[in-house]
Amino acid sequence: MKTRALIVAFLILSAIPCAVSGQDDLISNPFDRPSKSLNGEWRYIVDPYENGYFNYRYEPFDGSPDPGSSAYYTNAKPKDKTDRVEYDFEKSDIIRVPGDWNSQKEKLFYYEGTIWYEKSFDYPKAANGNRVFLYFGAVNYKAEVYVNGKKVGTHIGGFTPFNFEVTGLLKEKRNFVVVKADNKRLKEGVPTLNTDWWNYGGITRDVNLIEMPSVFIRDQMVRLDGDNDGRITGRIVLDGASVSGKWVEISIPELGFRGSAITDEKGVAEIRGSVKGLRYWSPDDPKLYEVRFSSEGDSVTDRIGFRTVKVSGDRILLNGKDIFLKGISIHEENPLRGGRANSVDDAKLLLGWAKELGCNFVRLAHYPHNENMVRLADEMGILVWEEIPVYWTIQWENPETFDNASAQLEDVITRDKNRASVIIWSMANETPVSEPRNRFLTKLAETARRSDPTRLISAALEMSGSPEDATVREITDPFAEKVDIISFNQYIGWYDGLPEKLATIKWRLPKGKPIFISEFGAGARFGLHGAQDERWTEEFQEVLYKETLKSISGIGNLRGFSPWILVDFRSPRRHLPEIQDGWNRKGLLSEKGEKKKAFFVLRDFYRQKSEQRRNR
Ligand code: GCB
Repeated sequence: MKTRALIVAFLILSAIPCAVSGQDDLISNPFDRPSKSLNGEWRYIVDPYENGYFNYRYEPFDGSPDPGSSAYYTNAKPKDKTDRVEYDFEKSDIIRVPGDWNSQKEKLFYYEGTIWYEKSFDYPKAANGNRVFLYFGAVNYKAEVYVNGKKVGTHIGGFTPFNFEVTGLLKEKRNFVVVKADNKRLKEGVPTLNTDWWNYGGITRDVNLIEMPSVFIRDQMVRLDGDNDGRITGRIVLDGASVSGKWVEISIPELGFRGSAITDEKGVAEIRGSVKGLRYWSPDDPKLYEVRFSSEGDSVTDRIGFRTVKVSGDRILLNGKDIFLKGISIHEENPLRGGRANSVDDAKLLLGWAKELGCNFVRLAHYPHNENMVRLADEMGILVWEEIPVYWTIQWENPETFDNASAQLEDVITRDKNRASVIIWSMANETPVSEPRNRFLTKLAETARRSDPTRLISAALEMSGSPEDATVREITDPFAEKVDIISFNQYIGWYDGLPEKLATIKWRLPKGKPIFISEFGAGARFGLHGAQDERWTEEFQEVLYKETLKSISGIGNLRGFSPWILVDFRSPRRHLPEIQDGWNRKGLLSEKGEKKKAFFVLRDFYRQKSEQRRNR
């Protein structure tokens, strides 16, 4: 369906329209679908002046009925020797997809702008009546997509998936897809101009052609119904020309569960039922069930865990039991290989380190990570905080910026709503309090609650000092009232004094809600040793961890933390030669995977926490 159906309020978990053109509703489980991968070698052209997109009057070629061969998406070849075509994908250099361009080509390390990607492929005729979708895991930041010389759509936002229907556009031989990927930072963008991470550009995640029957299951969900033991609720959303009055079913063979319903006029059906003998998903027992969603002509399976999560007073309850979140923050980067992480192996590396550290929780900062991360977290029993890149200084009063942020939030919820591991949606990171910002975040939180009332809402806030007492730290941000978990970042001992200052701090934090410290940390270069007060040494970082753990243990309603950060990561803001050299050094591991002293401090703390829990 090209139309992006308006979703009524009760369709809480289905895909919601986002602020892009031509994009079809998101297919929420592309993993279990017949697909042809377009990963691999693509051709590329670096086009800083967007010469292949605009004519010399700066009008886009793709707005013209007759763009001519100068438009790169036409992938033109000279017709004869007199013909002038000033580019040639076939003779251009090769780049790997998925993958950012910065880490693949030295000349593109700092590049920000447009790169054209082209891939040619054959496609055996789609089975009769079947529909074909071109699915991208992510393109940073803006993607214009063309198939066989025809524009199929635009997508904005570097970390969320999107798909376009290309049924009828494909031939059996010599198809070509052209993508204009542009990672220019924009003031009105989400994120905006200023961040503390590398602006990796390109087609950073998998690309697939997915073939679906003419009426197919576009979205599906199943979860426990509130707190009630054994009651489950699910939903199936069909997509196609005729979707109403259709039989659909959810079955969980291992539990002997089967529930069916008939779709309404929008192609949506809610299915409820009860199950016996359910094993709840938890970090101690990450049990997943195979769930099959079926309709008359389609079926899709997924591995899904069942658990409840809620806040009760100042406690976080997982399956009704108190949980302390032993966390760590992670950027989506594989420093060993270089560049953006995207594969299952990358996820194994990062989450493997988190497990070694003793974590039961990860904060996936500062944007939605690739789907392999949350799927593996489900398998490994690691709880997850997911976040959108509403970071520092967004244009709070720009409605398009809001639509962009809210579309990114909706899309990650659509993608990950069946992941038991995901328990927190975070709205923002370290955003400065103001009326417009409060309104923006409040509206975002409402969007998240409407789309997914089953998970907890938070945001990494900032704390403030008290005017009366310099040793007091408190939260005065009014957005704290809107969240389920009050989270804040704090850098006492690094940006604010030296580690010894921590011993003097008095925490005056809100009561009645769980407190979570979403960041603390210090920079240290692996292998650099010295006195505890010498910046950049492992000893400085080690003592900061020790002092912080002591200080925050006094916060009665502290329910977890995720220090900054698992691994050193690339940042264009970090210039100090011989120490940083372009890396943020707050990792507990170096970019080569070497463990710094603070790694063991945190690991021991988490071990003790687990011991205390066992002995209770
Ligand atoms: C922060 C930010 C994080 C930075 C970190 C730092 O508060 O949330 O993105 O990388 O501090 O290292 O300064």
